[in-house]
This record gives sequence, structure tokens and C-alpha cells, in this order.
Amino acid sequence: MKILVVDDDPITRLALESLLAQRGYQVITVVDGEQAYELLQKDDAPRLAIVDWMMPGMSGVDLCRKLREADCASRTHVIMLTGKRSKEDLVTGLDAGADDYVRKPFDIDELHARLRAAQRLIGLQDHMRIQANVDELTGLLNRSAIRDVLRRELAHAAREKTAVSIVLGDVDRFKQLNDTFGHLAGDATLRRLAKLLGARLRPYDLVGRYGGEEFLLVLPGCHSRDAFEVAERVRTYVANQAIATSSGSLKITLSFGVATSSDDALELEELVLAADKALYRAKAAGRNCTEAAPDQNDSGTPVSHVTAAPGRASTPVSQRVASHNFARGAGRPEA
Ligand code: GH3
Ligand code: MG
Ligand code: MG
Repeated sequence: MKILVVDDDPITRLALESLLAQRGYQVITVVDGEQAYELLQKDDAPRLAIVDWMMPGMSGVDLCRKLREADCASRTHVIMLTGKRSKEDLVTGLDAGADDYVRKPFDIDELHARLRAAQRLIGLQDHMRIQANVDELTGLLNRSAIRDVLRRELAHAAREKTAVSIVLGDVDRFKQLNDTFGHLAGDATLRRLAKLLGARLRPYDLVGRYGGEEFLLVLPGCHSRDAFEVAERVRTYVANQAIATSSGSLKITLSFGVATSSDDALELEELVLAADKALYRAKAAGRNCTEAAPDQNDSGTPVSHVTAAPGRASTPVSQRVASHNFARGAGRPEA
């Protein structure tokens, strides 16, 4: 495990580096609080830090406070290592955001035991974080986690002037499947579906379970026409799979609604609403098909795509667009 040692004293740094390396840690050393703070902002920052209190510039206590403010403290377990011995100092250090406190001169066996305890805590925190983000039945990201992903991707897309598309999918007539084959078969279907949905996506696309039998695909950097094709690819792939359950082999279909945010970045709620409206139209059009939210083409005219299910007559695109209430000029559904 990686560990950061922050100390202005070269002898302590060297001693810690050698003793910790002997115990299997990958040690990174820095000489002051500023360097430590910068390093701990990074995504791959060490999760453990041993921090000296007294350092020129940003002290260990200041570093702890700053980490807490920046919300990095929840990611980094900080052990304050200091010559300060009074109870008041200990209280100050812990209140500043340190997780533990070891007095100099330190005993390496005690320090190692504290590091082992810290690793158990980190393991538990990670486990809880995963549990909080994962849907229990399907193992996909849950609603709040996929919304967080989307929020991040929208912010990134706005900065980079690129697009994010989303695809909202809903299993067709799922209640009927439950009623006919039972809830267990329904659950097994959702679990299998979770795997199938990811099978036709790029590695950086993400899928979450948005509700009972609703799924949200987040496609970073994907423009509307491509997103429509992705949705169609996923739709036909799922429709052609036989899903094994204890009640036998089943087939299911989904309806999809696609929406895209581009330069004039839509807010998350607007985007999801646009996809939801498109999905609603896909259901109304007979299910097992994809509808896209209207988009601005070069002439400023809203365009819509539709794919009919095999063997089903499709309502003309123009008629569908006309039947839906879109904000003129903005190319977005009215909120
Ligand atoms: P539509 O094509 O209009 O979407 O019809 P539908 O039957 O899929 O839609 P409806 O909203 O009427 O029913 C959704 C069903 O999904 C009802 C609910 O019991 C079922 N469902 C939701 N979550 C779960 C789950 O975790 N497991 C199982 N087995 N069923 C679920
Ligand atoms: Mg449904
Ligand atoms: Mg539904």
C-alpha cells in the first residue's frame, strides 16, 4: 500500500522511509504541507499519510484542516507524528482532522499496528462506498450513482465543448412477465439484462439502474445520431437474446429514449426529462423501439429519429414531432 510521509526533518524522513519500506509499504516522501496537499488532491493519491506537526509553511495541523475543507480528508487517513506531548496538543491535532496521533520518538511496531488498523478502516470505507453506489440486485450503479456520473460528465462536456448523450431504457410489459413467470424470474431477467446492456457499449460508457425496470446509459462524447445508433444496437441485441430463468427461457424487449447535451449544455434534469419524454413516445409508438429527443440541425429545424419494431407500421416522423410539444427554436422539450 502507498503511504505518504510528510516531514521537514531529513533524518525522520529517511528512517520512516526505510522502516516502512521494510514492512512492505510503497513510501512517498515530501518535505512540507504544501507539497503534501498538492499530492493528496490527485486521483491516485496515497490513502495513508504520516504527517509531522511542525513544518515551515503549512504545518501538519493546517494541512489536516485544509484536507478536511477540500473533502480529501475522507479519502486520506492521516496519522499525526509529533514531538508535542500535551493532551491539549493531541486534542488540537485530532480536532483539526487527523485520524490518529503518534508521539515522537515513535516505536515502529506501534506505528505499524496503527497503520494496520488504518488499513482495516480504509477497507471498510471502500466497501461502504461501493455498497452505497451499487444496485443490490443487478450490481450496476444505482440511481444516485449514475446521476452523479452524469452530472460529472455534463460538467466535463461543458468545459470541453463536447456532447454527452443519455439513453433511458424501460423493459416492455415487465409487469406481465412478473405476473406470468413470477418475481424470481423477473429478478433473474433484470440481472441478466444488466449484463446484456453493457455488452454492446464502449468501455467508457456507463450503465445504471434508474428505477425498477428502467436503466440509464451515459455515453460521454457521443453526439445524438451516434447515441441513437448505440441505443438501437443495444435494443436489437437484447431483443435477440434468450434469457434463462428458473421458469424457462424468456425473451424481452426494451423501449429507449435518447437525449443529447451539446454546447448549450442542458442541465441534468432537463436532459433526463428529454430522454423520458422520448421514451414515453417510444412506448406510445408500440414499444421495442427507440425515440430521440428533438435535436437542432443546421437549419434549426427539430429532427427526430424513429425505428419501428419489426413488422410494425411506423408513424411518420413529422407526425410524431408535431404531436409533441417542443419549445420552438430551442430544440428542447418544454419543461
Ligand atoms: P411498459 O411496457 O409500459 O413499461 O409496461 P411495464 O409492465 O413494464 O410497466 P409497469 O410500470 O406497469 O410495471 C413495471 C413492473 O416492474 C412492475 C414492478 O413490479 C416491476 N418491477 C420493478 N422492480 C422490480 C424488481 O426489482 N424485480 C421484479 N421482479 N420486478 C420489478
Ligand atoms: Mg416497463
Ligand atoms: Mg417503468
